[in-house]
Amino acid sequence: MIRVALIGNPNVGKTELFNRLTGLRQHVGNWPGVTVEKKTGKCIYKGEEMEIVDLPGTYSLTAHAIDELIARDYIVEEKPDVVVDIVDGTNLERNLYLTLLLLELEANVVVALNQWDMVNERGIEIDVNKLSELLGVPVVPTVATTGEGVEALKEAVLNAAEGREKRRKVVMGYGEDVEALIKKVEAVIVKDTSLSSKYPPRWLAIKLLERDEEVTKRVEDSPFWDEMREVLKR
Ligand SMILES: Nc1nc2c(ncn2[C@@H]2O[C@H](COP(=O)(O)OP(=O)(O)OP(=O)(O)O)[C@@H](O)[C@H]2O)c(=O)[nH]1
Ligand SMILES: [Mg+2]
Repeated sequence: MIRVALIGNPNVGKTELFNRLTGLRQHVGNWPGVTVEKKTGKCIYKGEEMEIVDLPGTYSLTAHAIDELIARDYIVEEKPDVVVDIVDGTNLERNLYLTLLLLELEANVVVALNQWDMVNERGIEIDVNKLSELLGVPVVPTVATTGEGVEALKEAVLNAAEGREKRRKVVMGYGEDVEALIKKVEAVIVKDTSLSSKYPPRWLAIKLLERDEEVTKRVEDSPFWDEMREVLKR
């Protein structure tokens, strides 16, 4: 079974797309310990069963908001095979911030460029191939309300799950000084193989430098924590 997570900013068309993908095969519950709704569903494509989880709508992936934390934890801990990032094509710039954060998390991202009808209606020009090239991930235009592009999206998800398409690793840079610090922290993190096999080292280094409490809690037991702290102090 292929495990797929849907993520995106609020109001981009996640629910519409989730319904398109899953039809009536849906289950609604709560995320453990909180009253945030968790929707899961199934989709069968080319004989492959996909389990689809609808993550809470979010602009970012910090530890400050419960919705963001749920989304982030799910991706980090459950490691879905594919993360479908639903982007509002009429609001590309704002939406791509989350996309970059997902790439930083080294998620297996497929972008659904939704509201494609509105993009065309408003005469907004988006070079889909160029966007895909810049992000290093597949980009599929969709209209969740009519179902246009949804089959192509399923195909892209299946390909991504099977690791069939080539991916270019795109890294969001933070400037020379911060990059030097990231490298130093990362160098300590990779010494702890149990940690670095669980979390992307670069992402972990960035979160530690951001003083992310949730992430810090998870590395405090590392035999290399003192060494990390020394580097983080500077
Ligand atoms: N024109 C157009 N409208 C769309 C498209 N996708 C979704 N919508 C509309 O956009 C609005 C928001 O869609 P939802 O599916 O509820 O969005 P959401 O991301 O689940 O929103 P939240 O759960 O509130 O974050 C609804 O009115 C949809 O009918 C699309 O591709 N084209
Ligand atoms: Mg919704």
